[in-house]
Amino acid sequence: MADRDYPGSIKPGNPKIKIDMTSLNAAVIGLGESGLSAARLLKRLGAEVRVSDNRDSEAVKRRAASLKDAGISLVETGKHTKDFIKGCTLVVVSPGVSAENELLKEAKLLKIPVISEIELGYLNCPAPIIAVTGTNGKTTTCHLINRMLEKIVSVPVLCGNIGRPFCDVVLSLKKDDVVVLEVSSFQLEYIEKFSPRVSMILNADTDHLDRHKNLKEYFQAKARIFENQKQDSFTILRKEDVESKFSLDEIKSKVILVSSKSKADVYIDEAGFVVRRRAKGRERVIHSSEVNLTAIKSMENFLFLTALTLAYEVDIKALLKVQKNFKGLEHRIEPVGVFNGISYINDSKATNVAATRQALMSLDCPVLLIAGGQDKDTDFSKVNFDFLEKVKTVILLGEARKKLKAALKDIKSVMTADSLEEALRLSKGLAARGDCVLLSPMCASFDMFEDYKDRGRLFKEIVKKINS
Ligand code: UMA
Repeated sequence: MADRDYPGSIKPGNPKIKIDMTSLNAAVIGLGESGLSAARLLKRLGAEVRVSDNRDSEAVKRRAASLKDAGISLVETGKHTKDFIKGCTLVVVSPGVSAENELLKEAKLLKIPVISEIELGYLNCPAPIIAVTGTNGKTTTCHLINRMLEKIVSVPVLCGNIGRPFCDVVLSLKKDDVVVLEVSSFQLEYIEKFSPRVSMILNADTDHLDRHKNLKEYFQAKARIFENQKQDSFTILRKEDVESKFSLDEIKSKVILVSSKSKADVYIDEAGFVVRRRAKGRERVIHSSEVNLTAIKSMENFLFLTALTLAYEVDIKALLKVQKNFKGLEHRIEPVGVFNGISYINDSKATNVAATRQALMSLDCPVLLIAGGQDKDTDFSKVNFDFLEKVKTVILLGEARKKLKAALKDIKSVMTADSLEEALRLSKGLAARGDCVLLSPMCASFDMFEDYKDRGRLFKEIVKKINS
């Protein structure tokens, strides 16, 4: 791989896309966080807006009421009626809505264009975007990028799958701002022009097979992050993924490859130093033993951040300072406390096998693992559970517990529980001093909780309650 010359910085602004939103008659499907945000933005841009959500929960009712206050009264809840999108010129779909949804099928039939909430955001975004996707590590990486940019850009804006819809922020952006956008494969399914200035695919592992037909389709959805990028943009990828999952032939932007295993544009050399290749030569950045892995969780995440310093010409000192001071994120291998010599760790954000594998790799004590939740059609029978070596007992919860129990038939001690509290009380009874009780579910949370944050918060509350 030849040393490349990097232009050094990201130009401000985003190519102008002229779409007159005032002439649109738009339907938004799904009234969660992103549906609400998309509907409000469309209304503010002068479009006619209607919204449909097939649930009638308190949250949906609350959002419907707030839309009414914003002047959108055509809101259907508790069902999707086929005729709802009749006469519409655009459909904006929430990420949680699958292609099987009846309104999406109807839109296809009626040839109404369908876009995702991030596409709508993009069409109205004056600032360049750094978009981060991947099966795991997105949120942590986005937070670190944001902190790193805070040192050089006055107000980087952190949004997207991270929990703040992109459409919430676009109208207040200026061309000199930078958007740090966490992007999921769901959000990429319905893009058309979306073209970030820097895209990153941190990793691509098994996840979301309840939605994507197979892994190939899931990787294809992730690959859409770079499909519209041009020569003035950058794509950062794992070298190993380029060989196995993504084709360089499909990428028109400049590519920066990272690897923890072999030489790349950013890699770890024989002496253990993180190295970045620049036009003027190789440069050792930091010794890998000094990377704050307790908070950053994965060396590869750090390599991606180093790669961004090439694309964005960030002073490497900014990255080194930020990584050193980073304390980690809530719900991601988060220490809750040590009670009677037993440590409790909240990893509620681990909603797939790879994330739980990473959590267990980072621990060096016997573990009581609380796992299970809503099944995402993961084929657990094909998973190599060798990473459960240090697990003394697995306690399974939720919808997926039967399926997981069958897949864990070779593990000596597997139990089930009906609630998180029961699982925690069982773990406490079985744990010895020096052990760790880890909540790392490998599954989504929606069968028993509002979301993974709700699950994590409850875990922390119960840990404190049963140990008080
Ligand atoms: N709905 C319908 N019809 C359907 C399916 C759903 O009307 O056929 C309705 C539901 O009743 C519900 C609404 O759609 O009221 C839910 O919408 P949604 O699932 O798209 O969720 P939002 O609240 O809009 O949140 C989404 C992301 N959620 C998902 O992708 C599932 C949030 O990511 C994101 O923070 C938010 O947009 C803002 O961008 C969460 C997530 O779990 C954290 N993401 C997944 C992950 O990280 O693994 C992808």
